[in-house]
Amino acid sequence: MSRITLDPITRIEGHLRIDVEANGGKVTNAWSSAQMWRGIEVILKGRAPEDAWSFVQRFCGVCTTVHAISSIRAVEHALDVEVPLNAQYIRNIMIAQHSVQDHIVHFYHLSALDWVDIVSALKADPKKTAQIAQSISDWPGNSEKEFKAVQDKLKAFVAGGKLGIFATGYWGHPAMKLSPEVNLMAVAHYLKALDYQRKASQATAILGGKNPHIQNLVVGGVATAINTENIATLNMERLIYLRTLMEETRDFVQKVYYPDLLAIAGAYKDWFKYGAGVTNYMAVPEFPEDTKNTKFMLPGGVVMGGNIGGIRMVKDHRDDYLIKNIKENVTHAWYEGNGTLHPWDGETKPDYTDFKENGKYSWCKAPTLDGKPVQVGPPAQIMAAYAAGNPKVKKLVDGAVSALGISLGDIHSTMGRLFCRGARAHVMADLSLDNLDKLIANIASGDQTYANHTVIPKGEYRGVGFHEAPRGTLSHWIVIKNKKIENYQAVVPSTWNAAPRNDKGELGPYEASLVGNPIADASKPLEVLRTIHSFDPCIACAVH
Ligand code: NFC
Repeated sequence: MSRITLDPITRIEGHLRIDVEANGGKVTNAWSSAQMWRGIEVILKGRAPEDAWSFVQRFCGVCTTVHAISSIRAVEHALDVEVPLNAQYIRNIMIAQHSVQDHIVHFYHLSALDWVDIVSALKADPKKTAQIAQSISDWPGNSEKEFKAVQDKLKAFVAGGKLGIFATGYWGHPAMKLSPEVNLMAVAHYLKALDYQRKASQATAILGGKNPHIQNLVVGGVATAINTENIATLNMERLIYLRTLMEETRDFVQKVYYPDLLAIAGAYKDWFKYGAGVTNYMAVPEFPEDTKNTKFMLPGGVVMGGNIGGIRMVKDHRDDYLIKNIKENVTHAWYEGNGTLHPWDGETKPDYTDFKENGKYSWCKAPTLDGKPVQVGPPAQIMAAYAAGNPKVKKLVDGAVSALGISLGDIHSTMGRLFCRGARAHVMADLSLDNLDKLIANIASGDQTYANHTVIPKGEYRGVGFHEAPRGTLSHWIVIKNKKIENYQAVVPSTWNAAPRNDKGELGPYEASLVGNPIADASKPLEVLRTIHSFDPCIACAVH
């Protein structure tokens, strides 16, 4: 039996430690440990509820917009404030573009190199590479000249010993299976993806005033005003520029990212059999299209025990079952006691003990729904949309199932998570443009309202702000007392997925998904990276 510790395991955002035990070439046990705590929930106590959205964006430098949205929704829910349609559409565009940016970065920069061998790309024939790329997509950037230029650049890096952040990759690992040509295609797109993720960030910044950390929210709407006479923060020229950026990123997602994803998935079909782990899932509906958050463009749902057919749809953000049954347990987390508390009564009292594999071993709490661990993220949202018969999602899923020769149940896997994230990006790219069309039509109809001015009243109020973030269901929970924050808790997608064992000793989703993974070479545990990176961990968010 060998014990492997990977610390940090994440690329860029790196406070996640994973320990696995391997026996007979397979993982037999695993521990997920978040290694950093900052205490922003504690800092919020006593502050103004209308300022919370700005503080909580600092949980993270990756998914900043999502915390702003959840927080402002929590206050709006507590005070029963309606959000004007213009504000909903502007928020929706920012949410969708944020997801597009996030999913591009995840696929290429945070996970692709677990599957793509950069060094093998040196052996590729650029002409054959162009033929392969052109056979799966009509994207104009897929030329022999382009692939040759990337290969020459790569050769110069290798010859000069300047592989930089790529120097320590597991190149030549026996579990790497792509041909040199497909590797070259993916490396070329990795570099292109840097430009396109920036364009999506720019789109969010045009509306949000800044990105990361948008500046344009207020309780009851947005502080962005759009005016055709060029006297407001946005005008027609900016909106047309926004459309151009969003069309460019849509084309990249649909004509580069998605075909690359299917090509890689096709070469690694065995990874639709590993990494299922916890098969309880939750997604909340997203992209509201009314002022009361009761009608949504994408549905949510809860799947228990992998039973997709038995999905319980989540209708809106006032779902009693979720509001009552989401709790957090700290038996194995570095906080006082071993209690399971509802977030409105939640506590964040640090109690560090060092890593004790049978005791407390992580800063991450263990969230539960109805007492059970739950996996959140794109698979849950894709399953809910599929079950609700969303035509676009059905087409993508059915198309992939038939092209790859897999079954719907294969979504419960490491490759299933990568596939669902790509399918979600595909949908987000279109939804961004749909929401822009709706915004322009609504303004043209004469609606000039962007916010319902809200003053925090005296008294006690409780609210929850749900949001379907790129990594899954996010909820911010607020208790307001006499105009101040009495309590604040965030239950974050990566908190659900990175959770340690709960009070019953059940493994969290990262942990459970590793059990049964193959390990070809214990000194280079590439397979562990594949499964963990498929969740796109963000530990700054998970622990906050
Ligand atoms: Ni940071 Fe977030 C984490 C997301 O799980 N998506 O809601 C927060 O980060 O990437």
